[in-house]
Amino acid sequence: MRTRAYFLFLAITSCLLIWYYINQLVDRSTRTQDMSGRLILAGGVTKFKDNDRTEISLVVVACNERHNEALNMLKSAIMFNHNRTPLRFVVIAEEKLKINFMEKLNDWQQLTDRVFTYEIHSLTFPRANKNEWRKLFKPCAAQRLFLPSLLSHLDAVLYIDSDTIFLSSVQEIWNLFRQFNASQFAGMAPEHEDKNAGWYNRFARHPYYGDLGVNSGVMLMNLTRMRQFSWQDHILPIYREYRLRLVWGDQDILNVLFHYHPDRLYVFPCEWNYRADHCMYMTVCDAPDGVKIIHGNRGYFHKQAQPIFNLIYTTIEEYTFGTDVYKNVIRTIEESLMLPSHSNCDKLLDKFLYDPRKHFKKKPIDGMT
Ligand SMILES: *[C@@H]1O[C@H](CO)[C@@H](O)[C@H](O)[C@H]1NC(C)=O
Ligand SMILES: *[C@@H]1O[C@H](CO)[C@@H](O)[C@H](O)[C@H]1NC(C)=O
Ligand SMILES: [Mn+2]
Repeated sequence: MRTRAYFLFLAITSCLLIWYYINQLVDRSTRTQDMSGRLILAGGVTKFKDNDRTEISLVVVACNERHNEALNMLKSAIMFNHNRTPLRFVVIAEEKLKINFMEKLNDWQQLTDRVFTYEIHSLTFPRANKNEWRKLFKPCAAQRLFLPSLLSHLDAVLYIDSDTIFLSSVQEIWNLFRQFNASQFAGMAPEHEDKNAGWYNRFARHPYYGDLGVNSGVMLMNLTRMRQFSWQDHILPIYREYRLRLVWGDQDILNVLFHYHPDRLYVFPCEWNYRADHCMYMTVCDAPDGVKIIHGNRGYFHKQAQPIFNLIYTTIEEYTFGTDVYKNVIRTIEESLMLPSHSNCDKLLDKFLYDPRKHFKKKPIDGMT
């Protein structure tokens, strides 16, 4: 009788232990699964615990040959993060590109004393209406429309196109969230500054935001508020109604949405999304404190039409972490630009280097005081 009670006790404790252990495992794996149930790859543990240094999340979607651009953008975010704000990179990528991102980002974590963490997600559509979404959009183009549900663990993100480069600290644009009033949940820059050159006011066959529309390449998103607004429930009807008239894909959908909900959008000035359109004919973007984020849309980083776009891109690409930014970036750009140039954008060299020059100075030569 005694031994039977003893075995019963043993059996129950083992069961409890096993149950506890399994729970722990399940708990841990659900935390690293994305919406589609596939495992996401997460790297690094953030080193920063003090509360005044909130982590900043940067989201980029990368398909096809876009992954080099995306990596270069993330590299610039690290380089100009002069106050070492903790960063979280959220990369949403095709399966075949994931390993490239992982290798590069792991490397950079070592070289930058883990100033950033990262997570890599699969391209994912929401469970509800999954098949309908899949049929309606090319996978990469519309991914950002689903960020509020895909990134349910995040309060807010900066969504940024892969064809962009930071020339200022991410903290600076993130601070614009503080300017949002109670109803605003997104921030974007105007598509154009000038009615004569505007695309939406001349060609669009659907409603758009304001006088000239907005450009979606750089977008602050308060995901919490977007979820409260039931964001996705607004997207599908817009798509159904306007899909045959959309030219610029998800950017047009955003323009339609904010046409009907202008109180939800905070419009920030053009220096946060600076494109060749702003300088190629004449300067239409003041950028009084310099260009903060440069957007090489329509391939300007990869052609010589406005050489400074390509020069900035390749100089960042060739930079090695840990080396002198003043010498290897600022001086290199100054010395490589052939002036006088026939390109109007090249003439604005001082606008492009305004912020980097402020934070990275020439190092005093040894032996001199
Ligand atoms: C986003 O909105 C929520 C709800 O209003 C707010 O608590 C949160 O601080 C906002 N996030 C940012 C980064 O502004
Ligand atoms: C926030 O600002 C927008 C644009 O100025 C405005 O339309 C909206 O009414 C404001 N919302 C609140 C709650 O003040
Ligand atoms: Mn772009």
